[in-house]
Amino acid sequence: MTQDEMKRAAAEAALAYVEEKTVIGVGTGSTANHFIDLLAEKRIPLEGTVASSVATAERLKGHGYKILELNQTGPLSLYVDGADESDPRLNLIKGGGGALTREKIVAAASDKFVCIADESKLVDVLGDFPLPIEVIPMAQSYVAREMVKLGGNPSLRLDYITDNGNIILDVSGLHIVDPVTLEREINQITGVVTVGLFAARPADVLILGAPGGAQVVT
Ligand code: ABF
Repeated sequence: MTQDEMKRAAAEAALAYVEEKTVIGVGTGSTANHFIDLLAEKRIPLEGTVASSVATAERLKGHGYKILELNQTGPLSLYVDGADESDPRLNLIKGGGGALTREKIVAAASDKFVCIADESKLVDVLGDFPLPIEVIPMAQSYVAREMVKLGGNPSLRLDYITDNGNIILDVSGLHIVDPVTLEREINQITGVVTVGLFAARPADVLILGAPGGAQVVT
């Protein structure tokens, strides 16, 4: 089974959490794309969707799904999205695709967050994947210096501007044994819009695509 087939297996297993004719949140990335395509292939009727990125909105629209603004919908019952890393407690690193701020907003507004990934994303301790941080452009150097103080090695994501008009620092060298505390500390740095650490609001369910099929971790 290829990595892409494992992603698709995880995405397919997430369909079991979708209730027809509801509004759901939909994330970004190649695994989320499988989920979107499978919703359409299985002809699952939805009242609407809230997209975590422009790219996801375009893909959903291409399949005929209605895009709603989160401000119109109220709380969502379900959000399905991928991740770059998960630890066994379902704390996540997200934002490799750059959509972390909207992803975090949709996750916060959702009752259930189902994370879908191939098995390579499960790690003992977060941090091998560089931690993305969305930053107001004028705060780039300041935030970078603060991240060095926290033990990280920040680098500017080149030729990239987020959907919100900001830059991203990718911070390597972190060994994140206490993700809740680190998320709080980074959130307090002036100029940080969002850190791609999802620990205060982790996933509720992790579905890992593996050669033997999809495995559910709760
Ligand atoms: C989004 O897409 C992210 O938060 C994460 O960065 C990425 C995962 O990508 P993929 O599903 O392509 O591995 O969910």
